[in-house]
Amino acid sequence: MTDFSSVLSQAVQEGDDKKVVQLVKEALAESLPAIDILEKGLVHGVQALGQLFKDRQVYLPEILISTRAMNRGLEELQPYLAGADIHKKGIIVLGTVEGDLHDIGKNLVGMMLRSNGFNVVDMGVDVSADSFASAVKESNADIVAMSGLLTTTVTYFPTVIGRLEKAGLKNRVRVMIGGAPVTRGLADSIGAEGFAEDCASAVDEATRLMALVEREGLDEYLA
Ligand code: B1M
Repeated sequence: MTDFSSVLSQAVQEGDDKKVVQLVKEALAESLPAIDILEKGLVHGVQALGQLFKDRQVYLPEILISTRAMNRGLEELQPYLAGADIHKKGIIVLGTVEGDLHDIGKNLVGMMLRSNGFNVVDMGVDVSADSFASAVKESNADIVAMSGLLTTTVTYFPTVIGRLEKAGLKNRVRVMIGGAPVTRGLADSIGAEGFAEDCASAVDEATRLMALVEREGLDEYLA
């Protein structure tokens, strides 16, 4: 990594949005490729922070502040990325399930996924099974990611999975769930392939699920 990239990555990790914007502007003025500024600076910073979060060296407020700083940098960079070959890791339909209005955790998960190269279709809160299914169809999603914070609403996860099955979409997507009362055991018991405890591990889990999607696509192709 160049000095410049590491300074930018560090500024993201420190959540210093003014410095991030200034560094992105300087890099653009020096004609550094926008894609390098994105991947080696901004994305590197947020990924490093994700690791620190997993190691319990930083906490949610830092993640929030850093993703905001990264997004400010991204705003500066966006016009220069238009023609660039950004490797999108996969399309994820994300939402908090019907009956549930909690969105702070879901938004953090969305930010981390976006910052790490996923294309996220955020459906908001109180999302019905029909809306999830329509969004999957329209966006040609790879993953459906559902958040639930109430013990009374996590019971809606299987309803969504059932709706995807009924619409013939379940074999095309992988389902991932999360939220304070959610466990891997719940995921296993309802046929959701993915579970993540927090926004940093959500990135790892989505990456793992994408490998499954790609592997199965390959298997189908070879069959
Ligand atoms: Co509510 N609420 N709330 N609430 N609320 C809880 C969840 C509760 C535990 C509080 C309590 O009683 N101690 C309790 C649930 C009890 C239960 O079901 N067992 C509760 C209740 C009862 C309610 C109401 C019913 C209260 C009432 O009206 N009587 C009501 C329900 C409204 C509704 O949804 N229909 C209600 C309302 C609200 C507010 C609107 C006031 C507000 C939400 C504001 C908002 O989100 N915009 C609110 C809040 C803020 C909370 C607490 C205090 C904080 C939740 C939060 O944002 N945490 C919460 C108590 C608590 O957790 N201490 C509580 C921070 C956030 C970053 O964490 O969302 O867990 P979290 O997300 C984490 C992980 O879970 C994970 O990653 C995130 C970041 O690392 N994760 C995923 C989340 N989604 C994921 C998806 C993934 C992967 C990981 O993949 C798809």
